[in-house]
Amino acid sequence: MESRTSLASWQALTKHAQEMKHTHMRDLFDKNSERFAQFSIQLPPFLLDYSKNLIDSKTLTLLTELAKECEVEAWRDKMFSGERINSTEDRAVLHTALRNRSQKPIMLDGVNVTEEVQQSLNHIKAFSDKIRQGYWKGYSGKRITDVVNIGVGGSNLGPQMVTEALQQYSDNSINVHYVSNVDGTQIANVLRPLNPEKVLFIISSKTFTTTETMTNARTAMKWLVSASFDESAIAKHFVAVSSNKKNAMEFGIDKENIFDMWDWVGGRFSLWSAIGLPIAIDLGFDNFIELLEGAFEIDEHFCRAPLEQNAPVILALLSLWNCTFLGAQSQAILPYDQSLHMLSAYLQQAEMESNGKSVTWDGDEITYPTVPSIWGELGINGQHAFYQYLHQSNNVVPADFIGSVESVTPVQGHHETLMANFFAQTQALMAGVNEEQVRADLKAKGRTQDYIDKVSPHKIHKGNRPTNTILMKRISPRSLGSLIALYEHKIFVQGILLQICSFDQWGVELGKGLANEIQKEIESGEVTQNHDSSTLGLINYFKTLSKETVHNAS
Ligand code: G6Q
Repeated sequence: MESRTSLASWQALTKHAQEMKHTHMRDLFDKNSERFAQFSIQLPPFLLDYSKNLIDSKTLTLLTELAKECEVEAWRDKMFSGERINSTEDRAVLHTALRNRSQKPIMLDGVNVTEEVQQSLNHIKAFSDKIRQGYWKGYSGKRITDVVNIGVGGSNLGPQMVTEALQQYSDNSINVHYVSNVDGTQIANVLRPLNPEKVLFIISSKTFTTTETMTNARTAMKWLVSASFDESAIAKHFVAVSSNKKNAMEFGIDKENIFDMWDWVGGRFSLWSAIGLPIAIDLGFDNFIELLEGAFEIDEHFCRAPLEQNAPVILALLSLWNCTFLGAQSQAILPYDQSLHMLSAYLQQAEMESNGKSVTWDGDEITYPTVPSIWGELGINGQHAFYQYLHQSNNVVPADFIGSVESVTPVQGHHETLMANFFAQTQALMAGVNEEQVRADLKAKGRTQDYIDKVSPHKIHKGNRPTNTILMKRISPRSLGSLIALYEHKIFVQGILLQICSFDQWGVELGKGLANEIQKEIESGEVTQNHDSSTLGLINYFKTLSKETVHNAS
């Protein structure tokens, strides 16, 4: 397959980037009073302002041309229609079918996926209603008060991020908890205050083989049986979400209590499926549907809007521009909304696991920088921690600022302060402050010439740091669904532009396999593998010290 670097638009962008590197955004704003109108998109759930990027109209034309040359629209249509675009795993990529609110049939291997999804939604509704209304009873006849979701990665981050974000929409009839870490501290802390008679466990694992999840699930099962003295209690306290029904049943879960998952849903794109069961239980089924509706709204936009007005396409093109052409290596996600406190962790997995790769679909080495590392924190907390770096370090970190016009929890005076900071930061990152301004300011404050000469270099902010601003009306199930879908499609387009298979994750397998072997060595006390001297030294140190700890304790 032809390398992206040989495309005419790619070559023109490489040349154009050299010109733009000598341009300052401040001058672009001074020269063009229409910049905001020209480089922003208003959609019902949010406004996307991308004018504070180092772009002009030529950049946008060339980037759009690149999207056309890469056939982004044709690839998008392949994804939505169920073609097997996950080529390394030979799978379709149909998370959009999970929120296909039009009910349009989508055929895959002779099966109408839309119908299967509807059946699964019916199952989720019936079950979540039963739990929430108290009709589902535990082994001693008491209603369920607490749900513990056991899952990791894609089977954890999405539901947890969403339920945290939408707590204001919960009636708190059920407390939902999450266990993802195999570090026993987490499950012990979660279970300690709970009453086994009133707890329901959801074992969320697409494969039902993930060591961490299986270990936590076994611990939960022992905890329940040691309280109930009755193995039949398991059926009343354990349900599973999995595409591996056989393993789930062997584990002891009733067939009726296993929710469907399909191989055409990737873990990190699965919160719209029954993996979202904790969302439906915590917030109610209607709110779960609202989340799907919001995502569907962006699916429609992605499928219909022209490339130059297509929000996910624009975000992907800008990421490519900033990273591949201008050399940025990381990107910050900075929500100015307490509800979104897990968003950067969620997007970190979504983008880095999808596109953090270095070979093309055909297995050829990629010769240009691909996606940045994604990191972030709530904006205000970040301001008092790492924004120094964003403003003045010699690495440029493009950032997405995400805020809301209305707070979900209005407290007098707070939202204005929060949003004043939100607007101030992108202005400061873009415009900066030059030496002349710094000196004039210090002089106006009556500082001595010596002081001005000494301090001025430290107070200069070069600015010219790219940001996108996503201004939501309010965080709601619907608008959150839209926001997540926006990023999902951005990631998809990035993959197409970079010729990366976004839907596999081979990079996590090597470490997993080695861990299984090392666990056997730790448990048997016999080191059988060839390890480098560092790994061998560390394992031996661990074994010696843990033996001593056991010995001392006994
Ligand atoms: C996501 C990844 C990964 C996966 C977890 C859990 O896209 O595939 O994060 O979700 O490893 O896998 P299981 O759901 O199979 O336990």
